[in-house]
Amino acid sequence: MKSSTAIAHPNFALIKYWGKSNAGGNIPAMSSLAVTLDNLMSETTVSFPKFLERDTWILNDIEQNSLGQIQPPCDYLKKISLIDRPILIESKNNFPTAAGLASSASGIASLITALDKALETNLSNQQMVEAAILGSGSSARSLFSGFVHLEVFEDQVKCETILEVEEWPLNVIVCITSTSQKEISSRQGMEISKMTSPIYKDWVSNHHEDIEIALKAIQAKDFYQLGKITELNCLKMHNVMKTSKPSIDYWNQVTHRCVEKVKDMQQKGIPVFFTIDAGPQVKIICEPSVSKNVMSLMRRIPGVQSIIKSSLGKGARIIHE
Ligand code: 2P0
Repeated sequence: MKSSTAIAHPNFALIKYWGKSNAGGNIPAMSSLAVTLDNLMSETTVSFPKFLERDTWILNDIEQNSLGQIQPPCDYLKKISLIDRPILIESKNNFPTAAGLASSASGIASLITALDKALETNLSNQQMVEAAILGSGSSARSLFSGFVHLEVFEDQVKCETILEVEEWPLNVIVCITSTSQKEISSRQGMEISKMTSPIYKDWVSNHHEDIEIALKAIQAKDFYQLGKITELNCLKMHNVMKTSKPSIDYWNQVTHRCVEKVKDMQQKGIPVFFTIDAGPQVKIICEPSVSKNVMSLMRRIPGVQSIIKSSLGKGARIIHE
């Protein structure tokens, strides 16, 4: 038992997860495909100070009232380690938290990686995936580098890198249109959609086709096909959200403007496509050769607050022990 620090990066899904299985344990109802970034980052240190009376979580320098969604993965690791000392968890994100930038994915992936080292549990990849999912369905993807497939089959989950960064080094340009925290968390939104959207069942049953098309496009490094299926899948997910009751709409006016600009660039032959998650930020995937041009065009859109450029990156890892 020792202090340990890990980092992890957010991942953005090209083929999305929106809805949970009935199996419990926070298992997603569908597979997903994502890219892990390298520029945005969560860093988590776990330690065991003598004075600590209970597990304590400090996020971006603010002590949280409880461990909330990180409690189940912590319990999973503590149980295996047979150690029951209170843990101090200090996490920081170098980007806006709970604003549709996957901070919970990178936060939880870094937490589990740090805990595994500190508690000397030596978890297998599969156990790391299971622990991560208990905290957040998308966080298992941040354990891995490059293009990542989180496969759900009969409520069994498997997660792995399917293509390394060097094999297809794309860029992601993130357009920040608001840094406010979202009013409806992904977890609440998914539950509302599952219970009320008339197209939710179709979304789940047809999802596999999107995964298959995207897997083929990634293997062939076919930018055009990957872009087409990514945008379609993203719009399908936002339709599920919008047709929920109450209707869930994470987009703002600037989000719409950014999407129009991406369409305009595509018409001009610029290799770009977009995706949008549970928040108003627009993520543009592009070939590195055009990223400078894309950034300068997006910067000029009224209401775009800032732009972050990232390459694809590595999975979660220890930086101090
Ligand atoms: C995704 N999202 O695949 C989808 C697209 C947001 C939109 O996974 O309830 O924070 O903690 O498992 O993982 C965000 O949901 O939700 C998410 P929980 P999570 O990236």
